[in-house]
Amino acid sequence: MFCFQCQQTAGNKGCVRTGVCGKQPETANLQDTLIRELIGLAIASRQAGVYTDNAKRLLIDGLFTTLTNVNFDNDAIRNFTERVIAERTACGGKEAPDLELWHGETDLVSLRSTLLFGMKGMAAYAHHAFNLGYEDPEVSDWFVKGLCAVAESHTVEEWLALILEFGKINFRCMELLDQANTGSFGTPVPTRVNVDIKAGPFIVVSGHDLDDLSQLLEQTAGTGINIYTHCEMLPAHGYPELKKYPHLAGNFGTAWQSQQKEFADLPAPILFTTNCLMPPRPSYQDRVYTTSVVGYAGLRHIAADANGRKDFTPLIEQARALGGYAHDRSMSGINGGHMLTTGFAHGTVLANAGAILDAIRAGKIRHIFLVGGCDGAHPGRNYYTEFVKQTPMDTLVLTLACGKYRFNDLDLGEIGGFPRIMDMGQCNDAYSAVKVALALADAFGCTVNALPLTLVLSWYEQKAVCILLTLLALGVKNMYLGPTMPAFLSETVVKTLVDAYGLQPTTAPEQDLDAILGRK
Ligand code: SF4
Ligand code: SF3
Repeated sequence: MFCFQCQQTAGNKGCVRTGVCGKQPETANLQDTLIRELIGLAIASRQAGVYTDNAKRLLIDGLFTTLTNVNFDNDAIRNFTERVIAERTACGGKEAPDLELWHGETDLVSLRSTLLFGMKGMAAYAHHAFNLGYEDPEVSDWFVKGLCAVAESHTVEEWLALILEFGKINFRCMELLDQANTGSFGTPVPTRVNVDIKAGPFIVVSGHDLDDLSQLLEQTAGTGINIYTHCEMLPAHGYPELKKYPHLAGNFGTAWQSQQKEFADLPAPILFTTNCLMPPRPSYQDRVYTTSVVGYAGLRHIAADANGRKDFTPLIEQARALGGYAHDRSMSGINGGHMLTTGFAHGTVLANAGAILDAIRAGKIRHIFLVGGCDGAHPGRNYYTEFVKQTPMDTLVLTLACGKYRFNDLDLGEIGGFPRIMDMGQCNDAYSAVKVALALADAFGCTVNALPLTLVLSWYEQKAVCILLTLLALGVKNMYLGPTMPAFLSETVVKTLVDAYGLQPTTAPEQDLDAILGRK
């Protein structure tokens, strides 16, 4: 096997024996085969001039299947690959190219991998939008273009141009997902979220898919079963059409990398709608369910019917049988027991843009930081906690994605009537941050780069890759990226990004804050 797609890759070079994420060599090889077959289907669709709805879903869901911490189930990956081959054959395609995905000249492998990993991230966003009935042909068509490009030879300049073109398409895809989420569930509003567990049966929902959560809330309404979000599902509490359910009772636990510890004694079933699933421990594996593209051999899987409806009866019955806690249970041992706040997506922030602009003009808000991205187990990730703790009182911190669990229980007070930390949502909501930045730039009549705004990003999986590529494509400069540079970026590619965009690896919180705020 060879895999270097995520931040925790072995030795920051590549996983070759077994994945640090728990992915076994056979699974990694099956995923590579699936990628080759997806490329084969893309080529066949282009040659035939026919791109069926089935082919679209296969390209999108197939790429998402290979994203980090999504699917470890060899049989599921094999079955999916068979469906891809059948579709390719049906549209008259010949065999998939026998492509050496991870071999070749270092810089070219790096650029090809960057595009492929970015497309995996965009596939996740397109998948969620599709589930809610939203599609943009420009986005769907780009999966064909991009996958065909992965199999072709390009110069370094051509690869860079393709990657930036991809970044712009991914921006459209993120906008589409924003339309899908807000169109289906309303504009998020600031919401305080309970982190303790009430007595009685409950179900925990992880991952990013709001449609799955919505279906589960519908099916559990009036049953006496409470629903708790986990990890990236926390921002669901801000959406009016989800928060209207009184049994959406709170949030359990912290970010994904703590699940093996936090799930051990939980008297409730857990549903994984997307990443990040870790190999389950025997202590709780009979309580974990997967759905959609997520899979793990031995875990129960809830499949959708032809209309995308899912029957969550097995979880509901198990929740009843387990019964939950006998008494209300404080979770202060896990996250300090503080209420969490979410729901500061672009709708809310921009509704208050006037007040924010006034505060910036009056010098009450000196600087805005966007500290966001993925969390993970890497020790260097304390950087983000320390960074936020050290931000001066006259600065705002916008955040998104699961990296916020490093600091979202800190009480940093208020500034100009706003909480100093504002949670804009999931990694899927990076669009919100861009929209706010563009609106501020517009109001000040300057570029995003001239704003008193700095992006301090943490990355782990491939959605962070597509977000980074979008930010670069939009010309955003001087971003900080950590806790390490991606192993798949060659020295030359890193140098190009540093020279052209001022992309900086994170160093130490104080040092970076000094540089950003022009101190010393
Ligand atoms: Fe290694 Fe990450 Fe690939 Fe898992 S996804 S095998 S940890 S590089
Ligand atoms: Fe997190 Fe897996 Fe990326 Fe959605 S849940 S941000 S890592």
